[in-house]
Amino acid sequence: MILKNSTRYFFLFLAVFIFSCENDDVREVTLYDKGLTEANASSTTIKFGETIEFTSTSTKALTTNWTFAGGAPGTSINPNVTVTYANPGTYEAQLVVKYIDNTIETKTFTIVVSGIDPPLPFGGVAVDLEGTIEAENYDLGGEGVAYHDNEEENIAITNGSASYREDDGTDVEVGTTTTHISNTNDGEWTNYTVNVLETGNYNFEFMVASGSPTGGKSIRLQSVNQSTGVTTNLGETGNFANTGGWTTFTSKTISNVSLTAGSNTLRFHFTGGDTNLDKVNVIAVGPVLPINGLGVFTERAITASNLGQAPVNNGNFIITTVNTGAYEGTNAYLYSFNVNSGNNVTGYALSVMSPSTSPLDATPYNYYNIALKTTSTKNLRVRMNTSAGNYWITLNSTTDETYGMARDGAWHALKIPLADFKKDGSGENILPNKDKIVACLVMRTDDADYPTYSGLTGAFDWYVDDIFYSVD
Ligand SMILES: [Ca+2]
Ligand SMILES: [Ca+2]
Ligand SMILES: [Ca+2]
Ligand SMILES: [Ca+2]
Repeated sequence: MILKNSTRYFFLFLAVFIFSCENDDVREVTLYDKGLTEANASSTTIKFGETIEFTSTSTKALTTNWTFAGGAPGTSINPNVTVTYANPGTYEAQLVVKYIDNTIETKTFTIVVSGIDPPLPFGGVAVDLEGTIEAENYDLGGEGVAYHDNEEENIAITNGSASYREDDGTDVEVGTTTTHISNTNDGEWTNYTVNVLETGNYNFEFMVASGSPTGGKSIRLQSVNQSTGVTTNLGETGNFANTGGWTTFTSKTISNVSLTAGSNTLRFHFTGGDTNLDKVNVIAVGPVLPINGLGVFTERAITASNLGQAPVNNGNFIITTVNTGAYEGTNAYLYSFNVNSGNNVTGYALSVMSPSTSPLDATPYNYYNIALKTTSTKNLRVRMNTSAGNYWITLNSTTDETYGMARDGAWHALKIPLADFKKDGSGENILPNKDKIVACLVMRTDDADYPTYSGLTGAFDWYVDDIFYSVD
């Protein structure tokens, strides 16, 4: 019985030994047996904005390399990848598997990305503001929806540029350091659907370049009603001088653009040629600080005030209150030259704003502050009337940079020493009569050039805001 049991154990041992040997044999053979190249995609037909999960289930692979044309990421070595597509279209996704014996197998998918519901931001994700809008990343949706361009082809590519959105008409040029819109024409535009994070005022810093001897043309910033498509003007950069080259970019700022939180569609509307646009930096304007001074026409918190009464047209100005694009707060005045203003005089245009308590006493103050915006190249007198006479400074388009003014369609806050206001423009200064001010702002054309634009409606348009006297 014992012997019998020993014999049984011997055979059992032998069986285990043989089974183990068989196992070793199988393992050696598989070293030379190629694995399987297998992969799947969660879908090959998606709507724009959706993602695809690619999974490699290949066995015994030494390396796996994915390539996703038109997708992000463009490549991956991971077996499992989630891919997004920046544009609708048909793309190839390819898996390349390398085995230990150096053989290579591939598996290819054809991906169709479809279904645009314009307006759609480029890449499917709206840029957050504050932030940077790249000019070349205008919305999807094509001609008449996302952009308007005069010629169907991308002229930049025709002229030798690398391609970027080559099926579109907008003339995007790929430079060595920037990708930008080029070959602009009057009336061309591009839309940008953006996400405004906070309601408030923003400065739009347009990065523009022009190599033309006559410089570049103004770019208009507009908002587009997403339901009706109706546009509203938010400001203009103004024309600009040659920047030193077609890819030498400099900033032109439209200040204090009021935006409401949420999805907004903005438009850059070109008004002429010779204007390259790289990008627009959109910067939130910080809270406006209170002023230590005497406020005349300002919405800021201020120590004292003697409000200017609504300006009265005394000849050839139409004066309106504007509620968009103010320098500060929500209101500004527009003084618009018009020979049909109903109060015609010969030789000049003039409008008077009187203080609510007259005379205004500016004795404690040293500076007259006023924000102005214009593209007019004509001279302007900024004048105060006192019971002892009229005192003014002249803003001359070739010299008024003295006060920080520029005729570029952007707001400029001027701090003018009260001592610069001379009687009749060149006599004694206002100092002894600072307590006798009966008109706190007289806007008046300069005799020198008024006759040369008589009859040209709009040739003398000035925006005015934020008037106050300050100590320093
Ligand atoms: Ca074109
Ligand atoms: Ca064009
Ligand atoms: Ca750019
Ligand atoms: Ca204001």
